[in-house]
Amino acid sequence: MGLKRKAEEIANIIEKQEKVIIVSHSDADGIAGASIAKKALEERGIDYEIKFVKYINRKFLKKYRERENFTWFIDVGNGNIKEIKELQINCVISDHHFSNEEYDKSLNPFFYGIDGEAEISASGLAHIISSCLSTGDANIAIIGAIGDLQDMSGKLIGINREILLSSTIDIKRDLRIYGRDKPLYQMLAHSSSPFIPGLFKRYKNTIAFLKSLQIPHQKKWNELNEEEKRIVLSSIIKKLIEKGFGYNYISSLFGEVYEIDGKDVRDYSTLLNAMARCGYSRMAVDVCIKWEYKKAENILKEYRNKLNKYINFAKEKIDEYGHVQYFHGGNYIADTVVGTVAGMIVKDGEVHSPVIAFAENEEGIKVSARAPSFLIEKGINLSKAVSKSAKLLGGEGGGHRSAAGAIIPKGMEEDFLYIFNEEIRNQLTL
Ligand SMILES: [Mn+2]
Repeated sequence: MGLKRKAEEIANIIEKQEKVIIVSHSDADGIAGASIAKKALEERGIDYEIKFVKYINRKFLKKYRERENFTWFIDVGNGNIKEIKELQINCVISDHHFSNEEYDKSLNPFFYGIDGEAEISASGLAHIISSCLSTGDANIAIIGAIGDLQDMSGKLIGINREILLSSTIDIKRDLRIYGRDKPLYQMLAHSSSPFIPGLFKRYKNTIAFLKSLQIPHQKKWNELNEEEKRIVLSSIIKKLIEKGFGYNYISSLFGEVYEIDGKDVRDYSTLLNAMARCGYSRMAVDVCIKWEYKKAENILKEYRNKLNKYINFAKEKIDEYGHVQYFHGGNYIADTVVGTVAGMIVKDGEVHSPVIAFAENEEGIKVSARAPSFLIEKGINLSKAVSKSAKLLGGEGGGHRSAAGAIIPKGMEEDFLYIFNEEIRNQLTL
């Protein structure tokens, strides 16, 4: 059976429900997916509720089962199939994260030979299911896919491409940096993916850089002629090569870009991600459906201001602990962005050790760890170090080699630093 047949089967299950609880991930992909699902349910006259989560676990599912509602999991669920089966949760799942756990009411792309990391996002899966219920929404699905960085290869491929071609989105070849319609110095200084060494958050440097190229800094990328574009691009590439960035990173600068009404699709998904990080996921659903991105821009502005304040706060507070640098955000830095703040500090390039960031939340202390890429190449694995340290303190943690997080009990920060530092020292000497 193909993916589309499975989608029909799942749509048939949804269609029979009186009420559906949409449980979705609070990021651009999850918001886009929930928006598409909401549209479909509204069109079919099915009652619904939307709940956004950062993740789900056994505790969440247990509490959930008591309500005996039918649930549509979007962008979450694949990591919890064992528990979902065991607790007999009444649900369907459309999640693109890898799982080889079988579940008959799940639209898992990997079971159809489709790579969920590059060929389809959760919003794409929600679109395919919703297309069986009503019309779906290809534009929103692509905003979600771009928000999930599914175009890392330089363009959208696989089912994403099919959805793209069925949307009203324009396809162009251009620089893949956010803000091509903003003054150049802002575009360059704000760019965080890719981040440009020496220019990131350094407006004076960026203006001087453009002056040295004899390009007016107020000019927008979209207003440059081909020669000017070539000059700026080759100078950025030179900077990246000097700092040791690889071919893949550099070639990600240029490629296909997608526009809706002359605006980069990435602008829309960045807005959704920013709203999620500020805790405005529900509002973001309306932004998606009613196309109120102007309103959302103010929220992004608020988010950027907040982030800058947090980064300055963290830079003032940052301290050394053996092989590690750390800062405590207390209850000033929201636990939802403390990881981003730590990441920004690492990306700034002044820090040459792993950064640990603490922030308070309802469950205890949120720990975020980030490390510069040269340390990852040296064999540092933050996921291992963080989860081991957290476990010893009765907490829980995990993540990736270069970015990990945990929750530990309040008051255990120093103990965490001690254990984590030992762990990093071991990793460095192995
Ligand atoms: Mn996703």
